[in-house]
Amino acid sequence: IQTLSGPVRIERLSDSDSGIIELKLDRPEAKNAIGKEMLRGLQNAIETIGNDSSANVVVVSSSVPKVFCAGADLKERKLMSASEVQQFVNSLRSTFSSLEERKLMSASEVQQFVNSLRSTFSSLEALSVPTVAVIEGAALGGGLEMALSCDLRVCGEESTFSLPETGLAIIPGAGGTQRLPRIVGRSAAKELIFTGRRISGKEAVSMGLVNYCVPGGEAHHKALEIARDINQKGPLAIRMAKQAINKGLEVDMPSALDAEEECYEQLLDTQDRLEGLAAFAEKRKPSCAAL
Ligand code: CO8
Repeated sequence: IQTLSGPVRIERLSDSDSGIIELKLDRPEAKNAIGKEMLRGLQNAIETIGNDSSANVVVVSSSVPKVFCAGADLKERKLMSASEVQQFVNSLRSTFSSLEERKLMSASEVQQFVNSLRSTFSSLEALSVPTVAVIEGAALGGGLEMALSCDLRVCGEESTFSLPETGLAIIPGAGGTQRLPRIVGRSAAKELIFTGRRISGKEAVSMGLVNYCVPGGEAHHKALEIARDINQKGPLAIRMAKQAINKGLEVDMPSALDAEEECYEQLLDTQDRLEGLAAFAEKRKPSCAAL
């Protein structure tokens, strides 16, 4: 796999773990806040992983201590009214001979940025293989929305979670209002979104927001344990299971059962299935090479 650098890196583990891909957020100076460069990095990483047929599971984590992701870059996307922009540009004109320092986004650029953020998280969610988010520290705003786009979440005890957008007079618009209630239920999601309250890892696990809450510093280890487990299973079966669950949750029950049947049928003629059955009959582990 191509190893991407910059604020988003991807790496493949080796030997028997070679189906596991690590996607790491690495923008320490801004606590992994998602600005334009970070967003491009995420898009490239997701596309690269999506094109890699030997990827079986993705672990999404942060290289920056005590933070998963501080959300959208609030400095880059600061919204100004038209007259404020005019005032700002005028003041820059008098201060600098060029306008290169004007890095802030206009309202329409913010709109574009949010649309890309939304579609990037949707492509993360749509990866055919399972994704596990590792949260050690803060997962806030867009950072939490990114974690919600993963299939599983594991956190350290000192982690904090919040969707603080209403405090900024916006809503969690990169999937938060839709994915959070589907994970924790509508009542808990409404309370968290209306108040922006920060919750701890322990509370997050009690409401089903994360799958596991482990002692601080051990979340990555736990996520790898889960990833290894998944990596040992029939890779096509895992993809079909994800597809069946995701498709089924979007439609009514009869259509959901049809979706499940379609996915099941795709597995009937595979070498993987025959090897799984043979291994059971011969009382041995299925051969990973065949799987
Ligand atoms: N954007 C830009 N810079 C940030 C951000 C951010 N979101 N968060 C932190 N930083 C910067 C700080 O400004 C600081 O920079 P500098 O050193 O230049 O002063 C640097 O990172 C370090 O930050 P702290 O000193 O605050 O570090 P701490 O370890 O004390 O705290 C926290 C880390 C807890 C992450 C804290 O920085 C924090 O609370 N940050 C704000 C988080 C926040 O409110 N995020 C929500 C953003 S809103 C959002 O994501 C909406 C997305 C959906 C869009 C849909 C719209 C329709």
